[in-house]
Amino acid sequence: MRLDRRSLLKLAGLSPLAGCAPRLVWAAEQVADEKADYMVRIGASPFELAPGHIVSTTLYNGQFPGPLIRFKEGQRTVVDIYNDTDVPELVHWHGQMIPSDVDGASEEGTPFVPARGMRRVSFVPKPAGFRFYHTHVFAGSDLGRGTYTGQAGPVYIEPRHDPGDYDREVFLVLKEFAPSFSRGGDMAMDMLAPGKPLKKLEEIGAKADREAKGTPKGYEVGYELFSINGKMLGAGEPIRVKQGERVLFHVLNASATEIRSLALPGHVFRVVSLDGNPVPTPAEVPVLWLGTAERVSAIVAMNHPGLFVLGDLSDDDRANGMGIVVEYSGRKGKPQWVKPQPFRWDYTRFGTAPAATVEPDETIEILVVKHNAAADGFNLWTLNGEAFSMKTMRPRYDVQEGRRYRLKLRNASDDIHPVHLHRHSFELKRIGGKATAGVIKDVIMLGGFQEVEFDFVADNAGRTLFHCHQQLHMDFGFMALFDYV
Ligand SMILES: [Cu+2]
Repeated sequence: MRLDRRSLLKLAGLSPLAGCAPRLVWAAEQVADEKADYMVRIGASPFELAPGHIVSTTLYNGQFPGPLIRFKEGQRTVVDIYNDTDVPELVHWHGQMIPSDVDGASEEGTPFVPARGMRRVSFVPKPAGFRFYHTHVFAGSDLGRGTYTGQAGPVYIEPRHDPGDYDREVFLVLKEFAPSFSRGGDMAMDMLAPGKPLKKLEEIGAKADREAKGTPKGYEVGYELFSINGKMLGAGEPIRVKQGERVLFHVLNASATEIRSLALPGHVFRVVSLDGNPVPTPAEVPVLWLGTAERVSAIVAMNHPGLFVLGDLSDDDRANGMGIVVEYSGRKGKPQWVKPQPFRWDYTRFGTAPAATVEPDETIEILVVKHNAAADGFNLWTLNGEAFSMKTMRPRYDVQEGRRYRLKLRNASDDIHPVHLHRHSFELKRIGGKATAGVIKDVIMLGGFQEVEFDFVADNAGRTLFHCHQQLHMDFGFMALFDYV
């Protein structure tokens, strides 16, 4: 579909959501004349992860990852989104502070990109840093929809000034393909520090289990094929480096459901940004851990010549593709993998000691409970007793512009939840019982039977979605709306 004058007028005349900041409205003639800065084309396509491993999925511009989009901070951009599939789609601009009608979540009021149609969006990209774009549709039991597909790509918003203590950048997108359902097989991963399970939360979880007595565990998703930048380990070009080079890796976990890890034998990662935001205390770590949708930017000093596998700690996942070869110039042979020492991921090591505390205006406490197989065989998730419903648009929490809110999340399940707040970033305050400051994120992993507290300022009016980024969890209840009143 081409944008004709009528649909343009319709677009321009969309009534703003209640409480929305003044939005960009432009004349139809202007739009028609204006050339889009970027084009995203959504389409079904076969995709080769390695010789003999071809999947059928949905991609952006026929490739995976979707093309790297480099925006300029504060400079208005126009993106034309074409949907060549038979189902409505949504492109979410993850990690950006943009209006609800372009953010890319129907729960916030963003219009769908119609099947076999197109939609033009325009916004002012911000803030600077490593963001990404991905589909935000409901998948439910359809493993051919939502983030199970290949609809994801990196976004880098160029800062006005880049101090850049590195020689070059490499973007890495971690992604599984060929999903299938299984029962049980929980990811009980012992990789988060600090914090121990809280007794009180274990009791609540145990009570929910008793109430679901006799029901087997709900479905989980597993994958057959694993990739970095769309290639299984060994199938793509290696990352070619020179001794003495400092490479800034921008790592994105574009998984629908999985937590990922990454290690490079003989090297350490100097973490400089989390979710695209510079950390107050850059620190060296041997292993990166990323929940679904998290990003880590880390500098690696290439000072250990050889051939190595930059890969996931899981032997199975690495054997099935989750890795990429790092090759020093002039080196030949078999890439080496060495299992790193056990390492716990601790967000607070990148933070600062909490100084004089800024007290929030209000604290919103949310208790997360899992109800085994309560939704047609899928686990149902409730927030303060309510599973999200598109009918009622609840749970919903009212916020007021300019106020500072503390979100206290209490996880009465054994799963790790990478929780995500749209259109805002938050400052980590306390995790696993440890206080911290200065770590700014938009996704954070909440450990099993643990608590996390973070603050956000209501400074971007418009409906705002909050959810677990694990597609199975968000589709089955783990979602809420913040509404500006
Ligand atoms: Cu979750």
